[in-house]
Amino acid sequence: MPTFSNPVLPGSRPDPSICRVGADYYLVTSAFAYFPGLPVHHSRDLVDWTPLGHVVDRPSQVSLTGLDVSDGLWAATIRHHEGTFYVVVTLARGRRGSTTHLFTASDPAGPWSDPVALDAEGIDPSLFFDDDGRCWFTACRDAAEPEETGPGELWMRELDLHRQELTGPTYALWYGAVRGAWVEAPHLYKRDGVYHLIAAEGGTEHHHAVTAARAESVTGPYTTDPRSPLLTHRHRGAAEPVHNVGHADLVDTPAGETWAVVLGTRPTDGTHTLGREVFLVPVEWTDRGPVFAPETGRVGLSERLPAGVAAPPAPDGRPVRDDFAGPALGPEWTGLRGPTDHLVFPLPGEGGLSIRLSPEPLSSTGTPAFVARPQQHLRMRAAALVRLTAPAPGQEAGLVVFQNERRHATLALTVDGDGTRQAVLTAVDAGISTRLGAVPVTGTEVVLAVDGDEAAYAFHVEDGARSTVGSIERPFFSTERAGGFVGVHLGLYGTSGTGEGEAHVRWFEYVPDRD
Ligand code: 6LW
Repeated sequence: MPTFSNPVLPGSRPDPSICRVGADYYLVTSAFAYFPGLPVHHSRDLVDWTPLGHVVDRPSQVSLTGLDVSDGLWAATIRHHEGTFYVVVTLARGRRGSTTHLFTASDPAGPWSDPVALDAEGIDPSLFFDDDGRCWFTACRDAAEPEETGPGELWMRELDLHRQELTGPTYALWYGAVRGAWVEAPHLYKRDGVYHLIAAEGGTEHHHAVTAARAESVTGPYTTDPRSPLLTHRHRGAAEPVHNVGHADLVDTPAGETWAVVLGTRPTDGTHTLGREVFLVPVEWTDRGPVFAPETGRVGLSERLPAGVAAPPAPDGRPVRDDFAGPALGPEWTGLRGPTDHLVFPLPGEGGLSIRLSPEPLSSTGTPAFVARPQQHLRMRAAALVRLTAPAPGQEAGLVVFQNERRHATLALTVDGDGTRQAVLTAVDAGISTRLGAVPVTGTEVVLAVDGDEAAYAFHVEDGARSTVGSIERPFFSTERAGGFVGVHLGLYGTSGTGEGEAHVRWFEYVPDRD
């Protein structure tokens, strides 16, 4: 039986939401405080996804400055109705609360509109268009009477599409299959006259699950689907390759099948570093409701192909080298909290990438001179050929393994007052920097490299010969240790106390599935 490999979108791309228009599927995932925000991917077969653009690509749309990397844009839903694409999303601001925003576009590649703030409490907003064209907004908020209902409440109001505001009464829909189990991520679907409310329960980690309720009328009353959870890996042992599955969104294919995108993780010895990734699972509708993974009951690393989809070519595992030849960075690169194209940009003519050294450290909640891409394979190598253009004390530039602003590691070129040049490995933990090693460098242009695997990230310098600078155990970068919602990003950065100086990166290479 022809199969495809899961995850279909590897690396930190959580909270997937999907819609189809004709032969085209569009997927949106959370990017938190990374900018541009809310990446949109496109596919024709559900298996092979390419970046299409971002919902948030202008700082005037959303301000992410001051936010931790795991705050920002959370758990969007994408829908299409009568020629317009809609995205609703939470802007989470730590303890300062969250707000809900609606974006629209006629082309999902963009441009997307400025956001419209919706008067909606809570997180994980979603939209459902009923047969009569009415649009129903759902989300998850703290329940008014948690001692009776459990803490989480899924609620609904009508969205007036013309005025772009919520209208009419608020309906409390459901408190989850198990009260107190943090019901969230609601999405509504209608099948054979019945409304199915699909939700997540158990939190986004080990106990994560897909649960469901159903109703005869869109506003309820909803009754728990007694088969809940419909999908979970919470009962599976440590040997299970995929964990934490949940946060499902469903889509029908032109061939008449239904598939779900869910988030899941691939842990090693109980911790994961690649973040929450997008997995694709078949769904079968029965008169009892949707059955997830009907043949296997689980989300596998390999699944049967959707009907009518040709077998995708096997991943070639070849290194991807970016020479930064285009006028702008490719869509896989991202910065933090705002545009970085004035700080990190390809050099036309000369080639390579210029990094304008910035006083903003990686540990700040601003926009450092930093660009990165999600780490997508546990065993991988990232390397870059880097030079400080006019080295001076206080300057540093190089590679970064970034989990969050309080936890990351850098392998940087530096220069001392006496002109001694070194490559220095530094780990930042809870905001405290520790120098883990240094090797002298003689060449002006040096390869800085990191090899990651199950056990560690090992940092090397190639300066004529290859020398090892040091290594950091992999779980240091895991979400379990770091907290928050993101996986590791691999990137390039440059800082200097004065904000003066420049680094040049001739190329950046990512080698997947290194032996
Ligand atoms: C998101 C919630 C969740 O809002 O994690 O896995 C939160 N589920 O639905 C942040 O991604």
